[in-house]
Amino acid sequence: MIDFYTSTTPNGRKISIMLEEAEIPYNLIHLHLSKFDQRQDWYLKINPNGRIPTIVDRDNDDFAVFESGAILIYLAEKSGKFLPADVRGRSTVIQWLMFQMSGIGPMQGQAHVFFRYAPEKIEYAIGRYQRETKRLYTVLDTRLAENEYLGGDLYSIADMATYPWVALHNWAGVSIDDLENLRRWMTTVRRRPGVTRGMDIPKSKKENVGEAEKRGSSLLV
Ligand SMILES: N[C@@H](CCC(=O)N[C@@H](CS)C(=O)NCC(=O)O)C(=O)O
Repeated sequence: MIDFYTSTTPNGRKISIMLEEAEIPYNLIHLHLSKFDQRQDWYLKINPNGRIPTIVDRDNDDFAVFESGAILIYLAEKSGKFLPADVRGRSTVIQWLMFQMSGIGPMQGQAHVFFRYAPEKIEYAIGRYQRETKRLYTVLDTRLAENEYLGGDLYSIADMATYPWVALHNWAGVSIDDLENLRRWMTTVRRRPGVTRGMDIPKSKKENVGEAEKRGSSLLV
C-alpha cells in the first residue's frame, strides 16, 4: 500500500492521476497547505522540501519519495506501466518529464504568483513569466504536431505530469487557442477515466490563498 500525501494542486494531481491510471492501491492523506501542514516536523522527515506531493511505500520498508517527477518514475517502475522499458523510449519519456519539471512547472508557477496573487502588479514579471509559459506551450505544440503523446505513440508519465499544469492555463492568463495540437492532446488526455478521477482527488476545497501567500507559501507552485 502507498501512503499519498497531497493537496488540490497540479503537482499533487500528477500523482493522483498515476495512482488511478495504474490502479495502485493507496491511502490518501490530504494536507492543508494554507494551515501549513507541509511545514510540520513530522512531514519534513519524509519531504525535506516541505511541499506536496510525497509518497511512502509501506510495502518497501516505508520508503519515502518526494519530488513529483521522481514519484512518477518510482510508481512507473513499481507497476511496470507508463514508462517504456527500452532505452530510447524510456529516455524520450524522461526528457519530456524533465521539460515539465524544470520548465513548465516553475515558469507557469511564477505566472500564477505574479498574475494572480502578488499584492503589487509588476508588469515586467507578469509579462516575463506569461511569455515564457507560452513559449514552452509552443514547444509542446510542435512536439504534438507529429506525435500523439509527448513520449511518442504511447501515453506515459510525461503526459500525466504536463496535463494538470496546462489545464490551469487560464489561471496563468495564457491562452492556448492558437495551439491546435496542444488542444487536441488536452482533449484526448482529459477523456481518460483515470485522468478524470485523478483530477478530482482530493476534492477541491477553497484554500485560504491570500493568508497563505502573506506567510510565504506558494500554493500553486
Ligand atoms: N518540485 C516540487 C514542487 C512541489 C510544490 O511546489 N508543491 C506545492 C503545491 S503544487 C506546495 O507544496 N506548496 C506549498 C508551499 O509552498 O508551502 C515537485 O514537483 O514535487
